Amino acid sequence: QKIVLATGNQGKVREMADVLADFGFEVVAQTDLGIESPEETGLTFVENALLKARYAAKMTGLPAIADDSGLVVQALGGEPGLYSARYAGTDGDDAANRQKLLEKMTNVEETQRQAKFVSCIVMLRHETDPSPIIAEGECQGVITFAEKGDNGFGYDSLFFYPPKNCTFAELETVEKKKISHRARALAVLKERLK
Ligand code: ITT
Repeated sequence: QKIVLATGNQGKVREMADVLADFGFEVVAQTDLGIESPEETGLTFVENALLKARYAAKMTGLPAIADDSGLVVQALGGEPGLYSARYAGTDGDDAANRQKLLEKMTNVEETQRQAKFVSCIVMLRHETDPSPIIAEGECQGVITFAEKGDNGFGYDSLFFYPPKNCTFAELETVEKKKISHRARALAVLKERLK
């Protein structure tokens, strides 16, 4: 069964494509089909994931799967949250977003730096599928005072994960793929697909 992976983020493609292939899907990345991402106007992760999956399904006529995710920082009242990808503005990139987060957290002490990553994955069988599959996963960690590690993407180098005693960016992709918020959401999706 062919399915479009509705993301423009190569980090997500790395972390999702072969897992979905293991589920038995023939995965085609949206970017390889020249499809752009729609504007993310939703007010929740679920809504934005739905928007992305629906747009890709509409453009291809294929089933589609999307991930909307973000970093929720307690001390910042849940920021950057839904706006994780554009925290430093619409022309900001991952590096600018990380810089902004570090600046906002400058005066937050060690014990107050808890955060979680959230991943919401939505799968649609077709554009107007009235009952999408929705799967969510979370991962708890702590925001560091400086970047550490070169792997991963986004906020990984600022996200210390106590069970592994290192940041997500210090984990090899294969390791991150076993334990991350996205891994957990994919595991839930797998259950729902049964
Ligand atoms: P698509 O919408 O095209 O999938 P995106 O990067 O815009 O790509 P989101 O709208 O879901 O994705 O934004 C999520 C942001 O949250 C992403 O840009 C990262 O900065 C951050 N993020 C999500 N998952 C992450 C992870 O596993 N590690 C590090 N940062 C992550």
